[in-house]
Amino acid sequence: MNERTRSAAIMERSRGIFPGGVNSPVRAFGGVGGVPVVAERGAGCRVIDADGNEYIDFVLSWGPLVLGHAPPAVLDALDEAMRRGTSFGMPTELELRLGELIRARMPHLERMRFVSSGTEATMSAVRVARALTGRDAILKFDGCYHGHADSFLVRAGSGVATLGLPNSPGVPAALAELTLVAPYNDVPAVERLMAAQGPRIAAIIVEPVVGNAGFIAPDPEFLPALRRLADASGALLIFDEVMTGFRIAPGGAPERFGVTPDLTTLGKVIGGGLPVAAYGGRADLMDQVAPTGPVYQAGTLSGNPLAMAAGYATLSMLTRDLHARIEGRTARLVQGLREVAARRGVPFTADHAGSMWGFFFRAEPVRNFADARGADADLFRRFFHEALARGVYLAPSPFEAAFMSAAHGDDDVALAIERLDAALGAARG
Ligand code: KE4
Repeated sequence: MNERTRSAAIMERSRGIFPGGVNSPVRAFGGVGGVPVVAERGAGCRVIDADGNEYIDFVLSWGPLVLGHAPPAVLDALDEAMRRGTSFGMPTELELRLGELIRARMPHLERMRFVSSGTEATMSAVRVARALTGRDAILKFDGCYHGHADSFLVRAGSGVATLGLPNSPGVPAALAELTLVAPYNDVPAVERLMAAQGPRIAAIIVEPVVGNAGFIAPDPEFLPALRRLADASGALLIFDEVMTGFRIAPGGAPERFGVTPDLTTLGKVIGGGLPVAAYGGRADLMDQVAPTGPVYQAGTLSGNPLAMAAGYATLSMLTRDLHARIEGRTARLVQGLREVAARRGVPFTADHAGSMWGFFFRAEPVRNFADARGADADLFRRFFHEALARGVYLAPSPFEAAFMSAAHGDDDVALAIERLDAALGAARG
């Protein structure tokens, strides 16, 4: 590996113009220290940095790149679309095609609206819920991250947790008080909270599989309980599938867990690496959104033709068979890492759902954010850098998930396990 001198020089200049030198905090290596890796280009399952170092990439732009970097099908679709213009601010057939493809796979999205970021999707879904119920409070879960809209920056995961920011200044107390928080997987806690506060709660919003506190899977009874409790109180149930969408199952959380929300948010994969997100669900709810209803939401670049083309090409390639193949390789990687840790006597727990996976340096399974915070963060930091030095790019935070793509072949998985085995040996000292 080359010294990351160009990355360091670029970051030095970037810190003079962007807060922390980055345009999103999680990229700044705040959770692991050291100089962030500056990407120069990506190819398949690999990303190459400004100093020519190549890494097997398990971050994949935090989830969108389910086909890997620069897949030919997406490049061809973009090339064709951009020659007809990059944006119109007018309806196009491209957005219709992507919408119909998404609905064909997730029929619970009877109506939907494209936006340009997951934050826009979740904030809009909550606005619909507040408008339809006439209630103001929402319930989220400790360590879950739903983007940076004011209402969500209360005990949030991802970068908020990585940087140890308890909440966020700038969010009015009057608004933060409307965000109630319960531990993930704690049905009795949710039952108590809904019994006491249910009549004021517009929505329960949840990551059906958590990817922003590290990877945390739901207990079998958790999501059905949220459905039951939402119905009993008149609150809406929102599945934030920005990260899990088209990763945990071809039909999303309803296919994997048999629970159907009232509203769903999507992002990441549906844009294939371009800025696309969406919110949608029951027609009676979404028909309240302007211009058919009074709930206002808008966006200059919503449904952008390039983004629609990239998303359509991505989802078209992501057949059920390909989804199963990527899931199979994810399972092999996770099992390989469990065996490495067991052989080295390292307390370790790892899991996956479809092509989304994660691990903690902790013997017992992680069921909530408190468990995640109890894992060995120092060992994670050392492991992250030893992996980086051996050409494996993991998320630079213990409070993130990892991903797999169609471009990760069996040889790449075997090589990654080999490199991560050596990294763990070095990190243990
Ligand atoms: P964006 O606004 O970043 O597009 O999406 C927000 C969001 C909403 N919901 C879930 C479940 C999410 O995971 C996200 C964004 N995820 C983070 C990674 N943990 C994005 C990476 C970043 O913040 O740079």
